[in-house]
Amino acid sequence: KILIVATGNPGKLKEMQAYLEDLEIELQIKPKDLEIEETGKTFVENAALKASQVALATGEWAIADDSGLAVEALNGAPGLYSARYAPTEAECIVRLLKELGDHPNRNAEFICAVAIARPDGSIAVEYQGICQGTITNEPTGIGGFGYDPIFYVPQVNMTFAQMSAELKHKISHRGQAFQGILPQLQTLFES
Ligand code: ITT
Repeated sequence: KILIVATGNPGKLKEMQAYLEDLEIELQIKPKDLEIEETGKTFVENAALKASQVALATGEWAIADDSGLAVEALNGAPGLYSARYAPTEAECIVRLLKELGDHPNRNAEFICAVAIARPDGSIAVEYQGICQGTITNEPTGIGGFGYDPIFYVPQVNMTFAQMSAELKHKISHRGQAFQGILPQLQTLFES
């Protein structure tokens, strides 16, 4: 069986491939011109939408990730709109730091929903992972992608961008979500 990784985000793609690499599944990347409009009201809805549409369009199994950063003092923004908060990843960080200013409440959480769709577009597995942290005053660290340089995890005293890929994989929102779906994925693809 083939599994299409339904993302156009290179940072995400790299992480998704790392979680899936030990499985005996042939991974393929979503065709670039296949764009799916994210009209859902939740991360799970959007992940399911992307997985379903890509599965239907390709006639293969598909896996999608919908994720974002919710900042408490900004009433959950940028949330579902994390990718569209500004034109580039660097500008997204600048905007978020500006909106938050010197607000004392810097609590935030990263959320990741993962969905796997069958070739007929029906959803076989859905899972959501969350990682709690705080927003730093300035970008710190050079690893990862997106908002990683400003997302600090107190338990390990590092931003996502300061962590090794292995550590981020263990504790991140995406890590949690993939730890949830991997056993089910194994069962699905071995039967
Ligand atoms: P696809 O829909 O093609 O997968 P996208 O970037 O549009 O790509 P989303 O709509 O799920 O995906 O947006 C998620 C955004 O949240 C992403 O662009 C990043 O800015 C941010 N994000 C998600 N996970 C992240 C992580 O682990 N580290 C840093 N930023 C992350």
